[in-house]
Amino acid sequence: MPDKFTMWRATARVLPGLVAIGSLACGGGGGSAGGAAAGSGQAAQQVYVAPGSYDEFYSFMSGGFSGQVSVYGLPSGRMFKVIPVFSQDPEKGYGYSDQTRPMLMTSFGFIPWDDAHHPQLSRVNAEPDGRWLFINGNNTPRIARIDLTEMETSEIIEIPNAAGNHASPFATSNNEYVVGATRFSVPTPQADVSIADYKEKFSGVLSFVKVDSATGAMSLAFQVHMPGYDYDLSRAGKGPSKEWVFFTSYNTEQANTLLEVNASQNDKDVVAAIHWTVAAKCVADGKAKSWPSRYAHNWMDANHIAHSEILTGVKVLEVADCPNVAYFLPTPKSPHGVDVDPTGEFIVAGGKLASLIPVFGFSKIQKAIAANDTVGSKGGIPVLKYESVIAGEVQKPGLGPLHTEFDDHGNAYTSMFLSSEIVKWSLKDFTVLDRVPTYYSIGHLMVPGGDMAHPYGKYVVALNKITKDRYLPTGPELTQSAQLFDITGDKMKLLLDFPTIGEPHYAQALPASLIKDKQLRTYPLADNHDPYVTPTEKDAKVVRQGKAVHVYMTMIRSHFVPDNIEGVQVGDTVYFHLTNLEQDWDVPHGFAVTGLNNSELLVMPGQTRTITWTPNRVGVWPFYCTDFCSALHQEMQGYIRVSEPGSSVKISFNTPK
Ligand code: RUQ
Ligand code: CUA
Repeated sequence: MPDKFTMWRATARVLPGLVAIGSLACGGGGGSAGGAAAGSGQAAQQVYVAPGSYDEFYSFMSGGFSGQVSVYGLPSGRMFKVIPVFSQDPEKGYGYSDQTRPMLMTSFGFIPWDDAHHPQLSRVNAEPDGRWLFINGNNTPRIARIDLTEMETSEIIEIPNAAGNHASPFATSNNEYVVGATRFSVPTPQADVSIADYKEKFSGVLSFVKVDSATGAMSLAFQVHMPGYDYDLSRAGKGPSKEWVFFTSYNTEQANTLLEVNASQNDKDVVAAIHWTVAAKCVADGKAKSWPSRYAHNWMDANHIAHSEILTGVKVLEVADCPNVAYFLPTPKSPHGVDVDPTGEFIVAGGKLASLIPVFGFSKIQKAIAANDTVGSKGGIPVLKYESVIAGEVQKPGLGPLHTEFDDHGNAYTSMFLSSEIVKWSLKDFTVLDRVPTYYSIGHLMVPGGDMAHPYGKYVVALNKITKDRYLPTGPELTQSAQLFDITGDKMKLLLDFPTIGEPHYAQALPASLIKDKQLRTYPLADNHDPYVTPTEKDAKVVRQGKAVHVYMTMIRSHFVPDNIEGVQVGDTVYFHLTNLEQDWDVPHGFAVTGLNNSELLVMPGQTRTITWTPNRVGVWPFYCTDFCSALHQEMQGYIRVSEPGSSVKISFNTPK
């Protein structure tokens, strides 16, 4: 019997999709090579959103290694905003201004970047409620929450004891929990041990982060301690399976070198099925142990000022101490995605090296558990018999099934990485109904509401890893891209390619009508209690405190108060506290001063933001508004004079008479 690796190599040799990618890569011909939308005129009409009218869906796309989230409209594919989450953003001053820097604190210190993979909409009864969007930080394990009325990051919680928070932050039906998992098993808790002791000393945790149903505030409820595999992706159940969360796991071989070969030996790896209500009960009954873990918790307060605290201690549940909490479902060939259909009955796994798609039946899983229908156990966790829990297999779907989303007509759509296509199949009889090529190497895919109880359907978006030959070339790095397909008919139809920022790992979409009218327009100035607010121009001032100079400055079309400032010296730290006095929608003002060795600032109406500057040269330096705000935007400027250390020039500033 060939092992997974030889199979993969054999596959790669014969695989038309891969060969095509290779040859297209060196092709270098002009124009689009194949995969053009059939009936381009009609496709264009379907994605055309006339100037001044709105898209039907908001789509939140992960920025991948940009660490951010970007907001797109569908079907147009137009980008509206980049929401900074895990990475500093000098365009907005996020992670640079004093009020936002604490958002990026971790137990490792200030971290200016992460890798964000999976946007996840908050939900009620497995329907989007339009309140929050969660996303994972993969590298330094974290989960962020974005408020969908302002589209800003409100909270970030670090996940201790995990390494690589990839299977995250998938939400249960009412956001009881958003989950995370260890992608890389590690010494848990961390310790200085030999890597050769992997099998004895390395393990993983699955994390359950509680979400307050009123405020969205996140807290780390507990972790479940698991054998040292790689936990890759997860999804919570819904309907009958709503008390369960499913995690895929590859590397049941527990290899710790050359995983490409060594973690591809077993014919089957596993999906871990965790009964989270049972876990929560065991924790409530005092069966969990307290580990002295340290992790950061960061949040924006009502004044839009970020705070960071280090929390200690987490409850960790050993599977042996909580009967019936965990089961393994044998799953072919290095599973990646795991997805739950709208009814909650079917659990679909994607085996990266598998030649079929296994579909587990939740009712069958329950029967197998009741009948103790197992084939032994792994790490103390019962392994249920494959034949007893499998509801069906999708035969010959293509190569390299990864992820599955669902429509509103009982169909499933699976992304095939190796054969670079989307395969549509029926949840009734698990037969393939249609397939369509993607350009190229699709990772996730997304149907609006495609992981909810009632998908909106209409489109499937392919989130591709490679775009060779699809766009004008831009040197060695080419754009990442999404492709929009119409799924209203029997056959999927390609409508549109559109570039994305960073890597569009995953996306989620909801009808624009759910949140469009709830968008915040300004921050009320009267509610601004920032300690450095300048509520009116009369309050503007410059105050020296030792080597610190605090500039309390206002911005309104089209001037700063004060504008001219003198008395600053080389060696001072200057704190510009800027308050935007506007109370009008869409009138941010910006701020920059020559040599500002930090970032610009973009201040929203009614908000206060602080940027620090350490001038290192004598001179008179201009500052100006960076956001074109009015006809007299260019007039929105001023000067700050910087003198030698110890100079006799006293602090003075100019305000309107
Ligand atoms: S995954 S590599 Cu979501 Cu398919 Cu991150
Ligand atoms: Cu204010 Cu430009």
